[in-house]
Amino acid sequence: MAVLEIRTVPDPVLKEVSQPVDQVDDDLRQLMDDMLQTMYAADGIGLAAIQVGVAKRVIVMDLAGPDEEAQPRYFVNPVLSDPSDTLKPYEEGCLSVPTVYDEVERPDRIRIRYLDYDGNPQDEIAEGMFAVCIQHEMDHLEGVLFIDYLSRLKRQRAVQKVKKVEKSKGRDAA
Ligand code: K1U
Ligand code: ZN
Repeated sequence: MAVLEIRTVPDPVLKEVSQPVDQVDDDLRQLMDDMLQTMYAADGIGLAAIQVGVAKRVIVMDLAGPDEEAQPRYFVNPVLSDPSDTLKPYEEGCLSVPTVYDEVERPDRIRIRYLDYDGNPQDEIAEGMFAVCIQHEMDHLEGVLFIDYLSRLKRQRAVQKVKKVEKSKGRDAA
């Protein structure tokens, strides 16, 4: 398994629309394993393939708490439907926009259909943190970031902040 590089704003790859997966095979499972390792290494709770530069409709997630056993989850070709009318605000973060957090309102309940790690179809209702995270990750598959819901000023400030953080990381590594 490998820890991959997470792309950060303003990397144009993050604006790409991801393409459906034809087949859940060993190569795809290798990608999902690597994505999960990458997500754990970055202390994230979700990751879309485009964040590691792969434009496939694949998401990994683990919503287990720090004292709980790992609960890795894999979503291939996910489709969301039947959003609740009730919206709920949540202060979101993103591994592609490190150090920036802001409130986004999303439906608090949504249906998700997808293929799992073995390629079996699944159909679930997502609520709470699962609903927040799956909608955030689905946006990545469409080239949308949570900062796209903020004002232009906030978005520009966020990108500048990330550029500064990434530049200082580069200096530290030198
Ligand atoms: O898509 C990503 O970059 C992953 C993102 C998922 C997410 C977090 C919070 C709200 C919506 C979506 C992250 O994991 S960012 C890291 C983070 O904010 C976090 C980490 C551990 C627990 C809670 C939040
Ligand atoms: Zn994100």
